[in-house]
Amino acid sequence: MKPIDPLEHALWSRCVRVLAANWRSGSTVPAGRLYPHQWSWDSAFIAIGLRHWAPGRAAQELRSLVGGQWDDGRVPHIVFNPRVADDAYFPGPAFWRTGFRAGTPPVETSGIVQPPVHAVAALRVAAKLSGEARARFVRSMLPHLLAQSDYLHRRRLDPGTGLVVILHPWESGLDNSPAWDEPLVAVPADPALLTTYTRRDLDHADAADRPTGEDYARYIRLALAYRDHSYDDAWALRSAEFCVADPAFNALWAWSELALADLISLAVTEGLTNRPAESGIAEHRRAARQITVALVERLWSHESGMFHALDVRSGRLQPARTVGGLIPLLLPDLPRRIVDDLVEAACGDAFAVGSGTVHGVPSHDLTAETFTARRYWRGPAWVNTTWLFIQGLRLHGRDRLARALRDDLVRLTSGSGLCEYFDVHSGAGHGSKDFSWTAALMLDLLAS
Ligand code: 2M8
Repeated sequence: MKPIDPLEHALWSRCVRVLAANWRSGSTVPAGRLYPHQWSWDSAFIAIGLRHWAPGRAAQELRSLVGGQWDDGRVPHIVFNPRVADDAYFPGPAFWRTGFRAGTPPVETSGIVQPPVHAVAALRVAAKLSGEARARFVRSMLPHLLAQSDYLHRRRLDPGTGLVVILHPWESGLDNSPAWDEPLVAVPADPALLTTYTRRDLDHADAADRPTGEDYARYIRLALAYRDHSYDDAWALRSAEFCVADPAFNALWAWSELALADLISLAVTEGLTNRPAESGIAEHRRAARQITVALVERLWSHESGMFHALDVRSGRLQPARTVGGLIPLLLPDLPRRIVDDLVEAACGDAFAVGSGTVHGVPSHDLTAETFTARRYWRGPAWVNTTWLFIQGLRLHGRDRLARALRDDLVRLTSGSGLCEYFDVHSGAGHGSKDFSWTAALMLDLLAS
């Protein structure tokens, strides 16, 4: 599986070294100092890469994450490592206080979720395992993935749109994306909150790269409100100040529903489950189709030729063009004209993909006033979202562009290192240096 090309071979070894260094007996931290616990969607991406080098470890990664699943099926966005000091990361366990709530696991976790990429990861990891190891992995993961899907359907679905909502920008994984600017105006930013709590991210990263103090004041307020209502989703769907239907989250949910159908199918074929084959498989495929239809009906914009976030409180489709609006390219049931428009939007002035003038897929519209070259999810290219877009291009037969993006990422990370994110113009790396999902997804691209 290791590449023969010397540049790719060297990059492969570097990726393996980063993943080995970030492994903490049972799971991988996104970055040694900035993120010293286990993160939800990071672990899915990490497992997708790890399976090429250490499939047993990839299986352990996902099993460790679902060890933090709640009785209601939510997979929390952070599973805290008890051996790490509470104040090493903010907000830590003392902030979330999930241990005081019934139905939470013995490990400390956060109370919000992240995009559900886990069924996709599990399906790909299962394909790399064999014999008893594969049987054990599929048997152990399937109930957790079904419960996660059930949680999203039962507790997070907005009946008005047929889409799930996020209740906090952190749930999107694209934390300070301009797509949340308008909904966040309704959330008062109280600077006094930042005197009560201390941000730890600024000990390890440049303040110019990270979300602002005002962003954090809003993040804290939203998390406190959810926590103080015992993480009750019925309350949140009615009353949370931030309630948004995000195209990327929903697309990844639909993608996971398809993977879940395939995983059930695999389990049935190999005699690993007593679940009646047809019901589960058909149900999850149908769910994926329904989500795709809802995405097109509710979040598609003819003007921009891409998907946009919907502020459920105001009913307004958000004007910001962000990478999240390109991620639905992953879905196989998208109408052909939408696939064409999405690729055109990605290759146009706003994202300039394939033009040779930018690296990866910019996280935000290059022509917008709100574009910033360095600040987190407001411009720079990330390997995970670029990788997701590549998966969509491959699915829809746009192999030449997929290949060009892949080769660009190989050159970028070989030159700038396995950083958290990159300036799309200069290619300079920002954030953490040895970032796990960058390493893992580069392994996946090198293997393909
Ligand atoms: C970033 O988010 C965390 C909060 O969850 C943070 O800024 O402290 C995001 O990039 C998110 O997508 C990612 O999962 C997390 C860990 O890598 O860091």
